[in-house]
Amino acid sequence: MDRVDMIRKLKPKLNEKRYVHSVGVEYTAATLAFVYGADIQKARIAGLLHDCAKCIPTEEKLKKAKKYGLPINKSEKANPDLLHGKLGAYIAKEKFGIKDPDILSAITYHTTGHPGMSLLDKIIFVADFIEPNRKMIRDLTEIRREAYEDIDKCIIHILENTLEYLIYKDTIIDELTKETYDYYVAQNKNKKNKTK
Ligand code: DGI
Ligand code: FE
Ligand code: FE
Repeated sequence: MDRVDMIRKLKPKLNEKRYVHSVGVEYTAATLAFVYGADIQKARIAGLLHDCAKCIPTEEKLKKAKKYGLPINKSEKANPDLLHGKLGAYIAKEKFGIKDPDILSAITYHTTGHPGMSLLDKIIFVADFIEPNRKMIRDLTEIRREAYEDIDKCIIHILENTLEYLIYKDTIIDELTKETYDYYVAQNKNKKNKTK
């Protein structure tokens, strides 16, 4: 499927704001792929499609995930919006014909991240947070700069912000979000010790 067909199929699944965000993530992911030498086309497709399941009503998300036989953990059951990555990867595969496992992984994990992310996973995780249509939040200017200087440091910064926000909202935090944070903090410490 070429980009024109993809957009034709994607647009009716999203509201205006989500569509504009998706195109923003597409080109932001491309710029990160330039800097880090990732596959530019894969980054664009993953960026464009990452939220293709976001606008499915919350309870429908749970129903569909069950119907498609996707694994559902406790926090996803309590907060089915967390399923939009997994569900998005399923839709990308079945409805958009995306077979590339790297793209499907980046879509699957774009909300929580996961320990040991691939370069493409990292690019989509970061592009989702920094794309130009995101409303200004604390540290965003610095996070945008870090994205192009040290992507792992940027990931830690994003997860710090997200976790703080989730704690403040007193909502369920997915295990994977915490695990990802712990993993990259530990990795960063190791890196620092080695250069000492
Ligand atoms: O879909 P987007 O809005 O573009 O971005 P996203 O997929 O990163 O989702 C963002 C929301 O997900 C944001 O409000 C923070 C929330 N989130 C991230 N990790 C967790 C989480 N929400 C809960 N409840 N638990 C998490 O672990
Ligand atoms: Fe999302
Ligand atoms: Fe998004």
